[in-house]
Amino acid sequence: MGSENAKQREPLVILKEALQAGITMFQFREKGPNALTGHAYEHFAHDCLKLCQQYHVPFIVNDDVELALKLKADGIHIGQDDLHISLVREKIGDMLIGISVHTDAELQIALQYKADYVGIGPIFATRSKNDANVPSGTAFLQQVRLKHPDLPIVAIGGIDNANARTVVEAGSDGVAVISAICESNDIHNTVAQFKKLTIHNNQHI
Ligand code: 3NM
Repeated sequence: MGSENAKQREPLVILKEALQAGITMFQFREKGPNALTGHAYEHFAHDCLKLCQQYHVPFIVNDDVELALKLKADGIHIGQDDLHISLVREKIGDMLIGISVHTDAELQIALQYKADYVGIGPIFATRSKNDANVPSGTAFLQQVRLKHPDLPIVAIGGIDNANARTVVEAGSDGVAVISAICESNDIHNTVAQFKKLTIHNNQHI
């Protein structure tokens, strides 16, 4: 999540409520036409990191390896268009790496460089990522789970309380969401419902 996702409320207030509600990981993803830059970007990231630390929740940076190193983040998440995972692994040592995968070939590279988790999506249509791929449904997720019973998998894209059961039943350990939490009128309840579904699956994350 980033400042652009918080449309009506302060992003740090949303993050704090989500942490209090029991989210188990946070990804800092400052994207979009009005995304913060420069000092404001770093300052906001640092504030998010401090909040996550208060709740002992891992803070993951999307894409920006330099920021992850500077802030001593817990991990970095990369997509297929970002720096190659082999180079990211070299730069960040044993920090967590998550990588988005959409095909078996991408998955094999993720495994080769010991990604700590893979992100699979968009499962459903999303309004939160302008350049998102066509929604994939759960077929690829199911395939990956069958072949790799112990690989931590996080599903993303259009997931809400109503459809999360489908992705958990397809084998996802966790769900990554933006709008379901940022646009919720009751973050505690939204997070509680996600946790009820994922609690048995997410032994790895
Ligand atoms: N990555 P929402 S979908 C950031 O498919 C992101 O890789 C995706 O937001 C991917 O929960 C997505 O509002 C947006 O749909 C997720």
